[in-house]
Amino acid sequence: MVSVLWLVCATLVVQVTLGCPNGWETFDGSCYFVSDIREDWPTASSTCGLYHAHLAEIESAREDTFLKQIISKYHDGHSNDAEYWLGGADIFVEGDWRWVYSDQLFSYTNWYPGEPNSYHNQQEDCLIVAIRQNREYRWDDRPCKEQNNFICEIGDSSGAIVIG
Ligand SMILES: [Ca+2]
Ligand SMILES: [Ca+2]
Repeated sequence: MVSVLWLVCATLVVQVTLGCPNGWETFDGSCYFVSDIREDWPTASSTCGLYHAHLAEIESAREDTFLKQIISKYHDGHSNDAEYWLGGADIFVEGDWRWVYSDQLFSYTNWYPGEPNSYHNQQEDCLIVAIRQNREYRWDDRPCKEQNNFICEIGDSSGAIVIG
């Protein structure tokens, strides 16, 4: 039994040492997964949780630029807008935008002009990043029940990758 436990621990250490799981992108101590399925925000959040991840949280302009690059890569060749849920929301207090997993108020932001607008009072309480037809990349608030692609992240701004 002891040797089995040792093997499990050793396997986890190897995974952390080697970096991100297969199919995930690596940047600055975090791992990112770009989904090709569409779910509402709460479901997308749960799906990330199944992989011991959370919806991606952007703490810096560098991380924002990296996400723009991977979205561009995955969306290359599609003519429609690219829109992906991130882990930000103002569900409980209107205008109080937070990264839900780390429970931090937004410090860095990159909203489209006029956003967040809670358009026509439709309770746009969840955050997407979008690349629109004009190739511009920015953030927008959208109704949480909308079905969108999403990005999961393992790790946090401390740069540590936590497994389990
Ligand atoms: Ca992050
Ligand atoms: Ca909006």
